[in-house]
Amino acid sequence: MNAQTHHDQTSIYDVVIVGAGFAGLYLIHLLRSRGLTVRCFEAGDGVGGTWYWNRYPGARCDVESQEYSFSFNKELEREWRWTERYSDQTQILGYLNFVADRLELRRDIALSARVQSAIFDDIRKRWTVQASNGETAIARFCIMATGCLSAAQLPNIKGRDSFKGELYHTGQWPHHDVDFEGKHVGVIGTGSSGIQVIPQIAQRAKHLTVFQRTPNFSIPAWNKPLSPEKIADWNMNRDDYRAIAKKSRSGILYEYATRSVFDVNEDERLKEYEARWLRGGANFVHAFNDLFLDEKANETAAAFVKEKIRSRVKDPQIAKILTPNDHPIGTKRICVDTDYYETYNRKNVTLVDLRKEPMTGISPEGIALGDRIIPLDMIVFATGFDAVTGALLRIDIRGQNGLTLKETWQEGPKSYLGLAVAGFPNLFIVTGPGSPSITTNVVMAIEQHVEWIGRCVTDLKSKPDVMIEARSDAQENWVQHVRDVAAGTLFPKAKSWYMGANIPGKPQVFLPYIGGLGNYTRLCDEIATDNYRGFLIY
Ligand code: NA7
Repeated sequence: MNAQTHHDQTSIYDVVIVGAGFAGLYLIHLLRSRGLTVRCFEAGDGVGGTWYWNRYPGARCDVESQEYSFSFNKELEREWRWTERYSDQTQILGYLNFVADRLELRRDIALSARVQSAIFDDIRKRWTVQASNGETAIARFCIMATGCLSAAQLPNIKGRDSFKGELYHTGQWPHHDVDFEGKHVGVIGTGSSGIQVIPQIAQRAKHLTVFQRTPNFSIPAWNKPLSPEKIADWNMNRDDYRAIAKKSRSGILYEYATRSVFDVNEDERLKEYEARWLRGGANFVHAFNDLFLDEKANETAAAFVKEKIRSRVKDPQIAKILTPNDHPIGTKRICVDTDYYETYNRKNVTLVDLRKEPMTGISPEGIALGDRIIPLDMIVFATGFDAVTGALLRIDIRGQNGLTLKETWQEGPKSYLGLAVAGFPNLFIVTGPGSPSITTNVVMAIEQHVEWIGRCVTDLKSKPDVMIEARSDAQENWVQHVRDVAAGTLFPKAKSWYMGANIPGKPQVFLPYIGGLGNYTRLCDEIATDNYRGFLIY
């Protein structure tokens, strides 16, 4: 199968890939190695996806660096050297550029090419994909590698555009240096991005005002350089570690407890929490096996962290405002910080509790809280993303009979395995809604999806006019299963982006699949082996 040029701007490929982050890069490599022609469109002017856009000061991964990397190529693993326990954005972006160069991926990527539409032609059985660079690609398969946390959410606060100072969103951070020196800066939002950027801005700005609506739980990262011993251990045992991670619930080498909170007495419980606190990171929420299942159990972990907040923040009133009170710990993605709470001990930092003093608007001078205006030179929105579905729904995607994805997902996203949608033949989504995606080490989730899609597309390669599509009954069953699994946990108790709760008007359904990456992988493999059970091949 070869790419042929139609006219200046239209070309024909076997596969169009949307996005050149972790998912898009691996797709190009894998599909090319199977003899398929590919075209990848990327909105940014560089590769890297989420790690291209989120370049705010302090941006750092909350999964340990050695684990948060591709496992499919031994040479890449040997050649790249991570230097810190948790990598910062610049190193991860450097890694993805290294991968793009090393595997010679760039020749198949169009940069600064935002995909505007992907439309299925029922008669020709082909997708037509149009991008903002003027290119149109016609392809048998269309794969959305658009990312779960890539559609930045900039709230439409009254008067926002009248602001005279600088205005940034953490998820769309500019490429030029942002100078905080001598400035009065406001940060809106205290999720993972806010918790990372706030300590950094506080060190440089004249004054920082943090506008908090809902406090979150955060565990220290205790980030540090990787020791020669840790590097040697990883190099020696990498294959075993990867195999364990891929079979695990989260694709991460957490120490999953096998005992319940109530199997131990209070002393032992506190000892366990303290030990995990001192090791740092999200491993904390796996201290007991019922923390996500039982509210009483969860409260013991939450109480421990609340006590830590009180001990880290000098002013008890500020500590109180920073203490989460509306969700079980871990049911919103746990934050991992460096000096977050300590930042509020600085003289140049003020915390505004928007629950007590709601934001009434933005004026040319600053942020209005009723009659009070906080004058600002710069506002940083750390207000998150239209997660999981946002990047997909911002593209005009039309399947059979002109059916739009937007209409199809009006009441919430439906998919089979988070990979395919009934009515959209030969369309695949990497880490789509209903797959483990962002509740896991997303690089492992991406590899699993890319390899599954690669297998499927290869299986169909010799039958050029055959299509594959999710069956609606299989899709309904899967959607129900995803909901049932979530309903058996405490996750739906939080108003989180996992639930779509952060976007006004977004249907409130639990978006990812939390049945575990290992189980999910086994099921997907079984389905493929069983002649793609639940799919129509016609
Ligand atoms: P998050 O976790 O969605 O956090 C967004 C924050 O912004 C959160 O504190 C929100 O408060 C706040 N927010 C959003 N809109 C507003 C308005 N209109 N006014 C005031 N405050 C607002 O996004 P992040 O970027 O921090 O992290 C997303 C994921 O990326 C993270 O979980 C990691 O996996 C990486 P709210 O809670 O809605 O009251």
